[in-house]
Amino acid sequence: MTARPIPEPFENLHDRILDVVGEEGVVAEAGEMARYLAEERGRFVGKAAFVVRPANTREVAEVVKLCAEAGIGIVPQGGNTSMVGGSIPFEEGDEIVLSLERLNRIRALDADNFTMTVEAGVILQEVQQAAAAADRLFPLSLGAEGSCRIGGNISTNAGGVQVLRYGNTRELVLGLEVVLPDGRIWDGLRALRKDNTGYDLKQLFIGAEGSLGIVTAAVLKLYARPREIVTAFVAVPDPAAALALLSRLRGASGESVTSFEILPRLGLEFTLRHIEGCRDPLEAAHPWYVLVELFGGREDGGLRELLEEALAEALEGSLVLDATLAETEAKRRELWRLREAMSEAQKFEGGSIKHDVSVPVSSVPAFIAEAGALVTELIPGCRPVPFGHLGDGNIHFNVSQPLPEAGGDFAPGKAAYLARWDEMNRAVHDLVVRRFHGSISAEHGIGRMKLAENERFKSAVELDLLRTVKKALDPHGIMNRGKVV
Ligand code: FAD
Ligand code: 2HG
Ligand code: ZN
Repeated sequence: MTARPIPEPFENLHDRILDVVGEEGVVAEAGEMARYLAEERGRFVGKAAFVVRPANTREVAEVVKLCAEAGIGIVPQGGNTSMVGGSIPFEEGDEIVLSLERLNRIRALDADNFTMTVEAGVILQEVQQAAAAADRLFPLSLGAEGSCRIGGNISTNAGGVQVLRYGNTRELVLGLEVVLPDGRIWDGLRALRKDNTGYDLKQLFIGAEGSLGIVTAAVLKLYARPREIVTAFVAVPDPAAALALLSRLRGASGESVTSFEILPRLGLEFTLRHIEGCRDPLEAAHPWYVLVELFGGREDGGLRELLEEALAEALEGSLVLDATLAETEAKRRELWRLREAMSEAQKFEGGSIKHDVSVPVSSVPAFIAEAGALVTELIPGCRPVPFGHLGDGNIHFNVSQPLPEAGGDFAPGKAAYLARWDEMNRAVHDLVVRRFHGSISAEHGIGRMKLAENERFKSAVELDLLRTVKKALDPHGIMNRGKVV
């Protein structure tokens, strides 16, 4: 039932869509729509004429065709965990949200081909579990894996904590099924490792953030399940020591390092202070930490000894200050919780201005030092919390607001601090691009949040190419308007 009156210009479209998807496929009541219209941090809250939840590819195609005929904008949505407002409609209310949550079937798993064919709405964790049940690994892994959906991961080319070993989502996709902006279906669901029959069209849609079409299904690449997993939480004096340790371990282990994540003491303190059940795994406090994990192909294949030896040697050379290895799966989870809670914990410390940036891996220590000095000069007392995927050169250079003068209430200063978001972003991005030749969006995408910043740095030639592609595929501009390009 639709309790709220549908805005007049959309009435006809609403009724025609209802004929395609049925009652279960349309949400138009304000209360029920709310979860599709706001992102987790509440930074972006939008409006939509209504939300459509098709149940299969044919329904998606028919809905898109109707929207194309009516010239109505579509915002595709997966798990709505985007960090750049990509899945949220604008405030005008003249778009519809198209949620993929009901396209949630695993269509096939071919263990000998090491592939799985899934629909866009399958939750990432369910993809991982299905692979594990067949004694395979789907290596994409990120903090939001319990709620993000594979179509969203593909559309953002998500990174996460195992990119160092297995690559970004782009490297994990063999084929795609896409509904184009005019409602046609492109069946590119090939399960091939080799296919040089022209442009690799699927790559256009991977990382397109819903601006070129709607991903409805994908063939994913699987890997052998690791038989040996070794995890350590390591204290280091500074990011330069972390980097040196990474190089040593990669060399010594034959590229078995799967994750190499850096955390500053302040970030760990936030987690210990605010996230239930977390405790410091080391006795003393140290300035920096890395969470390192190695995957091996054989049980007791010697990776544990290798890591222990490497850490002992590094301890002697003062590259490492202390370390603990996970003895059990429960301990391993505890250590990962400290890393995964990093994003959540910052919410309790007032405003946090985010930068998801990448620089060459070897430049990370210099970047952290220079960016820290830059933001402190801009807003004295602000608290940088640079953390994340050191192994990929991808640092989440988040900056928490200064401590309040008295008491623990951040509210009064929060709005004033966040009002300086764009100014701080511009300063940090200038440093990233002009000095370190890095990227202003390493893994979260452009969405609506980074549109202006992206245009500031892309060359006229590159912008022209991007717009040419957008126009060719979506000439009437109905797919995720005002995002990406
Ligand atoms: P949504 O947020 O719903 O959508 C993201 C974008 O894709 C939007 O532009 C949307 O329009 C589009 N889209 C969604 N589905 C489709 C589709 N089927 N077809 C076409 N377009 C579509 N990201 C990382 O890369 N690495 C991390 O380590 C990481 N950690 C995170 C940790 C936390 C706690 C949180 C909250 C987020 C994190 N993210 C991370 C960001 C986010 O989880 C990823 O971007 C994720 O891939 C988004 O998936 P989703 O299903 O939630 O997509
Ligand atoms: C992570 O790596 C995510 O934890 C979130 O990409 C980063 O909170 C952030 O800025
Ligand atoms: Zn990340």
